[in-house]
Amino acid sequence: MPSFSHPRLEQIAEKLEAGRRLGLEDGLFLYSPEVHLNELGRLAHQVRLKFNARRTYYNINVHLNPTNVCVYRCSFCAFRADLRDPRGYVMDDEQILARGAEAQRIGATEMHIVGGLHHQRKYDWYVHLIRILHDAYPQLHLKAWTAVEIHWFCHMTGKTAQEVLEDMIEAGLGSMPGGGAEIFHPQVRHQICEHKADADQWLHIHRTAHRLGLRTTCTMLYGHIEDAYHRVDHLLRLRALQDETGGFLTFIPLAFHPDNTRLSHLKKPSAFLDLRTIAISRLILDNIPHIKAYWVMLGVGTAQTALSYGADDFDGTVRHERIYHDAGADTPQALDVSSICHLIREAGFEPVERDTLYRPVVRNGTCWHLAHSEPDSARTQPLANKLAEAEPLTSS
Ligand code: V47
Repeated sequence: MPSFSHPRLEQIAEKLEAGRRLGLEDGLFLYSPEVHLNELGRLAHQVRLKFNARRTYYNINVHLNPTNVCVYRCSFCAFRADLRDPRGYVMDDEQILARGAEAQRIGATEMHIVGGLHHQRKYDWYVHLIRILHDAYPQLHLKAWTAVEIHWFCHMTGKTAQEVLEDMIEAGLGSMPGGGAEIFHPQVRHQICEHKADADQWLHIHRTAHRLGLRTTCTMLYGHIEDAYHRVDHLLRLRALQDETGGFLTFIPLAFHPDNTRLSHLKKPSAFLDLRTIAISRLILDNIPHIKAYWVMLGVGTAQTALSYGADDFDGTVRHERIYHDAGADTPQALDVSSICHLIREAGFEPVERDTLYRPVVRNGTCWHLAHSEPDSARTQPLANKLAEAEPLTSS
């Protein structure tokens, strides 16, 4: 007896069972209303169990957005400010180091740093702030600068992506976040963020980062003017780069929040589209180990449900997040560890605290260490060596 109500879904299930990859047409079909969400979720859940069993990862992290002043005017962004806008701010060294001190006080393992591309701030300022944080708080992993920021630094200095990334690594950069990917397809990208790094430039910078031994994450901003074709095309481009480098740790689908943006006439995506996108990502991205249900933008209820639709990562405690809260996210400013663990257990999964590179963390209050210690040199080891040590893509 077939396990799925639609013969085409049955074929896709057989394809996955046989270890064959899904293509554009499969992805488009999975986005069609013909496919029942729960059946799609069931398929994605099987893949999730193969990759990560019932483990659901979280970390203790803080955010730092050193400035919101930005030369770009992406139509989906509520965070940015013009140079002379009264909302605009730039943090000084004291404020930046205070955030580091707070991170240390609460026992955070990671600081996620992204911000605007300030018209007047020089490249040295961006390198300097990584350096002062790393020098003062060497245990704190600095996950910083999207590919769009790295591209801007190249533009400012005339340096190559490799040279910029080498400067940042020398200053203390630990990894790169996946923001700025938005939707790669030029039909959409030209309308929502026409001037910033394009798809090839974004992918080139991640490729370069991976070659230098940095692990990165990747994202997709959905639920605005794009359609299913653009989303599946985006996923396939990420999968192709991952085939080349193996450097992406996690994919994070980012649900668009319209408030206070130039796209405020749009509705925010439904939980239905959120779960469908999580599930399809899990099925298409067969080479990326983790899919994140970012509770800040999904809301805790949908994020919890997403754990049964392919997601295995809940993000973290997230203090000082501004990008989504400026765009109307009504989720809390932060969640404490016991709430995160409760939400994960309530959904039927096992919470695992991880560091940025998905190594299990052993914690006693705010003091922590890695379950399996790694030499300091690991941060900048070539990826090929590191990949051999990283957790396997599939787990029994
Ligand atoms: O690139 C901006 C998105 C991204 C809005 O790497 C918006 O682990 C929704 O990339 N509504 C930055 N989204 C944040 C980001 C991220 C977040 C969490 C974890 C990780 C990770 C990365 O936020 C931007 C853009 O795609 N964004 N404005 C908005 N109104």
